[in-house]
Amino acid sequence: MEIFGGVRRGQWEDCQTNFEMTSAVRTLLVISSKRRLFNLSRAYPLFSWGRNRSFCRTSMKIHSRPQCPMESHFVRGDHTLRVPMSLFRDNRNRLVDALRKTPGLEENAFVVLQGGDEVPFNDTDINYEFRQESFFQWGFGVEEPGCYGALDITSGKSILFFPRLPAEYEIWCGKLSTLDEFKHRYDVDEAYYVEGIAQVLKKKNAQQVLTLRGLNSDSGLFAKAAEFDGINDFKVDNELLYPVICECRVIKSPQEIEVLRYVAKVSSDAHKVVMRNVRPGMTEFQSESLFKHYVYAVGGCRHVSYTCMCGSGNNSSILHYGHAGAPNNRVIKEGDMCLFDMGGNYCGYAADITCSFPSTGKFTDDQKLIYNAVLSARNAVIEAAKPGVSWTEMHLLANRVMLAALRDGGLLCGEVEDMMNVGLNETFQPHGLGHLLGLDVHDVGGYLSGCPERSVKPGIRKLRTARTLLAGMFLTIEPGCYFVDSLLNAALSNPKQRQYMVVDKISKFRGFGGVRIEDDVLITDDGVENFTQVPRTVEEIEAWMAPGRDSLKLIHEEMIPN
Ligand SMILES: [Mn+2]
Repeated sequence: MEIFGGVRRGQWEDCQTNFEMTSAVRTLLVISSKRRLFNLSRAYPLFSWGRNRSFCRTSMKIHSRPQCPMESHFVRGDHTLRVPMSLFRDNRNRLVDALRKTPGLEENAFVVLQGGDEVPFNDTDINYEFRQESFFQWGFGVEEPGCYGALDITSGKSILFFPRLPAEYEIWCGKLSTLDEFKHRYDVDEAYYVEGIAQVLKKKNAQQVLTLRGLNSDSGLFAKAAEFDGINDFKVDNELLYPVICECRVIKSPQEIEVLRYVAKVSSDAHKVVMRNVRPGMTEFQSESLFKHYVYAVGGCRHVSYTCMCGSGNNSSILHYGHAGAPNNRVIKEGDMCLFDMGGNYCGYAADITCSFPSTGKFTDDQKLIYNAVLSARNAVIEAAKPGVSWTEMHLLANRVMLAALRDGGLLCGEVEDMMNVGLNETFQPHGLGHLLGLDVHDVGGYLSGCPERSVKPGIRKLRTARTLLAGMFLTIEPGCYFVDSLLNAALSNPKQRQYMVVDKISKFRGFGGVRIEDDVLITDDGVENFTQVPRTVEEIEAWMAPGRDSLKLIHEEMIPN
């Protein structure tokens, strides 16, 4: 009942409980054994099913649970995770509980959330691929655009409002769902058309209407408060809801954790496929393409959570490489470090994983030095992070450990604390240690009122949160070390910083690029659980990348049909 809300015990008994390998997985096997579309088993070694125990395990785990065709759920084929709609019901219940305790709440209060709308591509009749607005997704899990959701704080009942579509819709987009079908599909108490919102709320004697307005501390943009015809007939409050719903989103429920675990696992496996296939001569975007193919074909992730960053060589020092002006289009060379930051998105929930590795699959001594400096920072944080610990302290810990390793490697000299005091940590890691992760890749709740404010101090001003960790938070841990000419030049021209830099040694690393190691972790009662499962030590990476190095063709050669 906890897992599949909406399904009663009796209904469970008819359900199939023993799944071996589903038809969808078998189909992929067939594709991989023939050379129809392209030879998956040769082009993507992880598709060799005999060796791919990790994916089979994921698959078995999902299907060892009973499944019932009558339950409401989100799924993308039998081989992907089934997300019960009770996840969203539970989120709504958590919100109702929190709001009932919030000062300022009046009698007969209703929450009204407005879902996302289609966004047209300029003046054309084509839309950007739709992704649901995150607060609405969190509360209702609705896939369609143009909807509203309401929540009766007194009774806890939920209502969805769908746009009334013209009959012609069926010709272009398929059968229209009835309100009753929507109601069951999304497991809500009532469903109506959008034009009826004010009327329905009035009938229910709604007095106070809570809408969502608040500043996103990462983007500087505001959440869009719901607007509908007749809203002015109610007492509208657009301030009370935002901090409460954000705090609910910060702490992940057991069901949300399972979705995050799934999308992190699928994204980890996709990174592993990419690592095995990367070699000099390949173009960066081919890694992006491979990643997206894997997370979609195997994981059912139609979207990635952010633009894929596949920097090689010096591009690996560009923090948000991969944007329109630099679209992962460099040919990877021998001796390059690769820094690939990519994460799938499933049922709205995000992964955000970075792997750094040498293009040849073998680290040079310089690459090992920088990589191990970052790895030691990451390991220190994984050891130390737990409830009650300040995220700012974790950031500074990572910086200290990394600067010490760079000093031991001969790039810096002097006392680490002195380097920290003059802000040299920001020269090598110009970003924060990590961020909250959930439906949004930079998830909400980093700087809510009542939490520590953003610092203006060099070294910690880039942090996306300064909060004290709580059990149930989900964050990235992503220390990095980069050789950015403009930052090195600035440090070298500042005598306070220059005194700790070994100029000759550092100049050899210009053009090296950077290293980042990014994991997605859950804060547990006594530490962290790392959901990212990729090779991390130098030895693990070299062992993982070694098989088939010499015989593998480049993807664009492999895929040309006969
Ligand atoms: Mn990140």
